[in-house]
Amino acid sequence: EQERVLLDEQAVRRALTRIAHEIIEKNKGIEDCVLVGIKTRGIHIANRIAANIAKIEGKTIPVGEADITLYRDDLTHVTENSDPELKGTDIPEDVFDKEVILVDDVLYTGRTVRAAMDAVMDLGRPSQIQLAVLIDRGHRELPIRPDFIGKNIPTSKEEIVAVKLTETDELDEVTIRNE
Ligand code: 3GP
Ligand code: 5GP
Ligand code: MG
Repeated sequence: EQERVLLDEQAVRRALTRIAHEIIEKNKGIEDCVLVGIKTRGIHIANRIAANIAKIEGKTIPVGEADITLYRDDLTHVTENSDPELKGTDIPEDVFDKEVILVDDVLYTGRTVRAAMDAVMDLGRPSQIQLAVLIDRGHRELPIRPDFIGKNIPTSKEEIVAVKLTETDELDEVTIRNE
């Protein structure tokens, strides 16, 4: 078993700077935009993108949170049949007529994002939902595609992408390993 670095600290920083620029460009500013980070590391990434946007535009973008948890006993067996469940949301903003940008660390089957879209739409009718992810590892099981991507990584289903961020981990780094 060997581990390979996909993104180092600098690459993570550059990817999140680029995504911030792309969000501003696509939405022609950030008026009426809301970021919603998905559970642990998606929330950290959303906060970093918000900080980048503040630096670039001199405006603050609201950041909300969605807690969507997977019930997979063993994370190495990622093909197990259990859908992610919504534990709760904390979105400080009325989503009606807003552009809601979901943010997650890794996009895989798309089932987590689907649950997040349900959660947002339960709160009101956004004008649009967009998706930003640090890593797209493929293997979608639903018709979902990200609007903003840090890096596309073709993976096998047996591989595991580890996202480390200083908010919860010892450093910023993305690695891939085969179990
Ligand atoms: P996160 O909450 O920061 O996103 O799914 C729970 C955690 O386990 C996630 O952290 C995720 O990063 C991590 N994880 C690592 N490998 C996998 C995997 O293959 N599948 C899933 N679902 N999560 C994984
Ligand atoms: P999906 O629902 O798209 O299958 O999986 C997305 C969620 O599961 C993300 O929130 C992500 O944290 C987690 N996930 C899926 N595969 C991986 C992976 O290889 N590495 C990491 N770190 N997280 C993963
Ligand atoms: Mg995640």
